[in-house]
Amino acid sequence: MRLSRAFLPTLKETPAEAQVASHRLMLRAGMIRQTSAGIYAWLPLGWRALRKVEQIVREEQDAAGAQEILMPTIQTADLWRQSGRYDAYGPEMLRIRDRHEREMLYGPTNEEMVTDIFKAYAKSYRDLPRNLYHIQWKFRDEIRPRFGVMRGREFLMKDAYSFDLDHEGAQRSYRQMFVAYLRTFARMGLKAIPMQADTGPIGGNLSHEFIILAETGESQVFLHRDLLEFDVLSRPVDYQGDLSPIVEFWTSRYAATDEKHDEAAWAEVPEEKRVTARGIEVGHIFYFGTKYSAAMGLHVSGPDGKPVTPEMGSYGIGVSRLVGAIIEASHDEHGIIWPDPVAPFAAAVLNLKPGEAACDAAAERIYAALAPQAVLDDREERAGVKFADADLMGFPWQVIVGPRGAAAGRVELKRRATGERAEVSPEDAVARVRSH
Ligand code: P5A
Repeated sequence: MRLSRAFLPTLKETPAEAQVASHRLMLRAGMIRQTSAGIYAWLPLGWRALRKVEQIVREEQDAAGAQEILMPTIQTADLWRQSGRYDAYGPEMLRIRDRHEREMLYGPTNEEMVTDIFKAYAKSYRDLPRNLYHIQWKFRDEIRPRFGVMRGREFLMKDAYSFDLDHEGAQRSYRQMFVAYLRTFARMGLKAIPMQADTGPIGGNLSHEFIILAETGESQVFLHRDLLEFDVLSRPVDYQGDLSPIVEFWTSRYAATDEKHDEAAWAEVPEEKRVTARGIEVGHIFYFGTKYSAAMGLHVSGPDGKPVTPEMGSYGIGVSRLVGAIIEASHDEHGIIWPDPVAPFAAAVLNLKPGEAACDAAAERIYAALAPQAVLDDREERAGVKFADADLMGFPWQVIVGPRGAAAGRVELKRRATGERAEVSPEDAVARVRSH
């Protein structure tokens, strides 16, 4: 992407309506545009970041054995009457009528719909276990949408739904998602801590929220320091094997949001191991047994021929919220600092003197070698503007091409996260960016 032609409306001033860093930076870096309260258009840079996040979520769901589908955003009220949630869900649900006066809604979640779809095909125990997920827009008419995409009304969620023959199978499915979530967030450079949680309108009696620590988080959290030090990615996971030791490690050490905080249990955590912080919920998993399958008449024939009602769970990740949460966890006073795996581009190539032959030649060559993972700042702007915008947009590397260096076959390579700079040849710059 050439910045001279890009649709990248960066802002110099801090937008007054934005209360938290990620919202300010997403607006200033031209990633999103609010179209109405809690509803955002994703502009090229934001859209690329969103897709990076989405792809990591997808890869880890697939690795854990879940299968991707795509369900509609619009659902019928009838479906929700079967589970009893149509009236219970309240004003957060956006209710719509079609031209035939049929009651419809914009889905806030898909337990009913997926159960109905699965019911049409699942006949016997051999059709279990299954885990189906999709990555689809949701609508919740939040009373107070705020913090940009972190609490929107329209937002992108990954939601998975597991169907199992019995309680033991359902616990296995729950553990598979538990571990997949640990990996998913770790791959994005985040430390997400599973914490016991309330189940709210989804229901059930077992649930964990995955919370990342950030000063502007909406909930107060309390946790054992060991949980911050565990390296989730150091070992590959065998999803068919026994995952209980991993889950056991995480659930045997204290971690709770203020809703579930227990002073007595907290007092038993050694003082030097106690961490209190603010947190952002990026994922939430639920086990709710036969709540939806029973209500919606999903039954299969068991190994002995008798009917069985499958046990279910559902597993959500706030994909659009994650873009904000990652920025909340990784920025400085100059702008965003993208972790490599989710950076919309790996590098910005800054041509400090467009029109100057040596600069143009070097910058174009580096850009061509790194495309499509780089942007080229070929705008007729002062160097200071280019430096500031590159820091603001936060790509992991900056390759700075100035007239003096270009004449001598040298460029400057800057690492955004550390500020480290090195003078290198254009080839070395390309090689170092690529090796990340
Ligand atoms: C689990 C999957 C569910 O809806 N049903 C299907 C279950 N869970 S949840 O906790 O209500 O939502 C899952 C995740 O979605 C994100 N999220 C939001 N993101 C942005 N704006 C919102 N208004 C919003 N509401 C929920 C959160 O990350 C949450 O963990």
